[in-house]
Amino acid sequence: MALPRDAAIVILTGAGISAESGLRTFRDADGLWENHRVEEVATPEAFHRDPALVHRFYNERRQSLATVQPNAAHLALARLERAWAGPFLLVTQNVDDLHDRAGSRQLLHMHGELVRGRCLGCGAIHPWPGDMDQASRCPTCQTGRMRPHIVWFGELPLDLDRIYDAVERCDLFVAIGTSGHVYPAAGLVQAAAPGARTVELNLQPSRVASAFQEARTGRATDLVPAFVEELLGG
Ligand code: BV8
Repeated sequence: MALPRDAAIVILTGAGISAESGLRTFRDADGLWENHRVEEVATPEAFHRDPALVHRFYNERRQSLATVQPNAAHLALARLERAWAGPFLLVTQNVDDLHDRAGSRQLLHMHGELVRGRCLGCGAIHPWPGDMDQASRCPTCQTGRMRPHIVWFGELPLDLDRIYDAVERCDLFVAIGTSGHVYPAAGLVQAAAPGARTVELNLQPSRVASAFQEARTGRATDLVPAFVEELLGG
């Protein structure tokens, strides 16, 4: 059934949409980095205990951004946003900048962004394309130490009010390349209105696949462009 062109669309993406660009997912190598569990490094406690280790974790991932490009799935979502007449919101759990570089604009990074830093003193948020360490200082207040502008485990995701408002109103909710492990992101599909169409696009069924009306299995660079073509009546 074709979606009316003024329908409201919300898309949620996870690490799987960036996998074919060459960025590792969290569940690759069962979520380990330098033999640390990611859930143990991506926490305020880890940053307090060993800031150098956590800075190294994010510096490595920030550096890898220079080596990868948006893929056909990222580009298809940017095309859909430009062509769609109705309300459109892309919510990503990814902290990479591939959706931004693909041209997505109605975009919320609910778990923060690798390419931004936040001052522990004044809270200012700044673009931070390069390495960060304990000597890094806030460009605004000049004295505050910096932390990655990343939502760690145990911290409140960003823009949740705006996200829930859009999900509750949407006519189509699509989750792409997310395993459904992490909440509240994995629970967003439950907030969709009863009449909304819900679709999961994934290499394999997620933990919350049963919450979706429809599931398509395959690689994002195959599934997403085809899905966008369908929506645009191509
Ligand atoms: C919160 C930034 C409460 C970091 C991330 C104990 C203490 C505190 C909290 C909790 C706790 N126990 C549970 C919780 C809740 C916790 C949680 O859910 N934990 C899990 C592990 C059980 N959640 C939180 O802590 C959240 N905050 O609850 O706050 C609160 C309330 C009030 C006030 C204050 C606080 C915050 C969670 C955010 C954590 N930060 N990211 C960083 O990046 O370093 S989460 C991080 O992991 C990602 O952002 C993402 O969300 C998640 C990884 O999931 P995916 O993106 O899905 O990736 P994954 O590898 O898992 O899966 C890849 C998928 O892609 C697979 O399905 C695969 O099939 C598919 N795929 C692979 N290749 C392809 C593909 N698909 C298509 N094509 C392909 N080619």
